[in-house]
Amino acid sequence: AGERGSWFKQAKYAMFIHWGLYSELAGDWKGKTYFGIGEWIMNKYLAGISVDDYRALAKDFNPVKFDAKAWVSLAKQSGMKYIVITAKHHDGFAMYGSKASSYNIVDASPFKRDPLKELADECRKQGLGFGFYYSQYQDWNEKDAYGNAWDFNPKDAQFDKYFKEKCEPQVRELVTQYGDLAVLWFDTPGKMTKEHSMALVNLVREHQPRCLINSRIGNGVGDYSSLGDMEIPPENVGGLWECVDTTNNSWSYAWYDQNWKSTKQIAKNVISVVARGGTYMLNIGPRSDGSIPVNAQESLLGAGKWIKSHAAT
Ligand code: JFZ
Repeated sequence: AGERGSWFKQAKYAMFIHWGLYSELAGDWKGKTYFGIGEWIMNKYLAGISVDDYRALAKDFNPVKFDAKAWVSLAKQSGMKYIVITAKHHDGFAMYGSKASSYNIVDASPFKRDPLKELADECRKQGLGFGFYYSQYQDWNEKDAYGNAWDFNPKDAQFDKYFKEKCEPQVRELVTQYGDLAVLWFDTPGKMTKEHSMALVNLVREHQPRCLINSRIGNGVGDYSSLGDMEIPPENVGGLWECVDTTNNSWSYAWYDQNWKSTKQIAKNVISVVARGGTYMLNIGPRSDGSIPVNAQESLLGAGKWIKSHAAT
């Protein structure tokens, strides 16, 4: 990634945000709590929710407390240099206005606004970088993608059809409609072919020559490595790399997950990762009403205060 990666080496600390229909369930389905990671609740490994039942959640997704300015200020005051947010997680719901699929927040929810556009604009205003998480291989809402074997038969999946009709068009929307992007963060490549990985890489390069792509694009064609979740390596792993971690345990908001990292723990993690030459991308899981749990805010701000008084940046 050479020159294109120089900003990444400087940035060092970023905010990751998992936010989607799963945030509305917060770990509960039909009166039962499914402990684990909130954003996986639809999956058979947790509640195993049917596509029809899950799709209906969009009708109640209305983040009236969403405030792009407050979210970006939180990242900025915490010492973070860019934000990466879930444009589409494995559940398949687009958290932005997508023409490629009506299963998106603008067309399918009462909110009707595009919160990711608001965040992109606000990041630019406050001088932070901005990027998207996009689940390219798993899409539990689509019979032609992978991941949902409780509603669909994986043997019938025509991955290329899903890829051409939803994945590629959506990534095109993301790289053409939100201004300059810092990062396109792909995830769980599964059995994606090198051709598919490269098609996405080329699409990103064509429109966003300076945007970096993480290793979870698959087939070794990314610009930097995203280490296994919450894994801080004992030494510099070389090249461009990051550690992804959460402020508690789940990535998306889960009511029962109160295992908040302290200010001290966060500061310690930032120091450990940055001292080894990496970037620390720390996640928050906002509620479906758009509010951010106070515990997360406080520890981030506490660590930010420490970072700002000790770092040269
Ligand atoms: C993935 C997602 O499935 C999860 O929901 C979340 O978005 C997380 C950030 O990424 O989960 C993974 C993917 C890869 C590893 C661990 C968790 N890994 O390589 O260790």
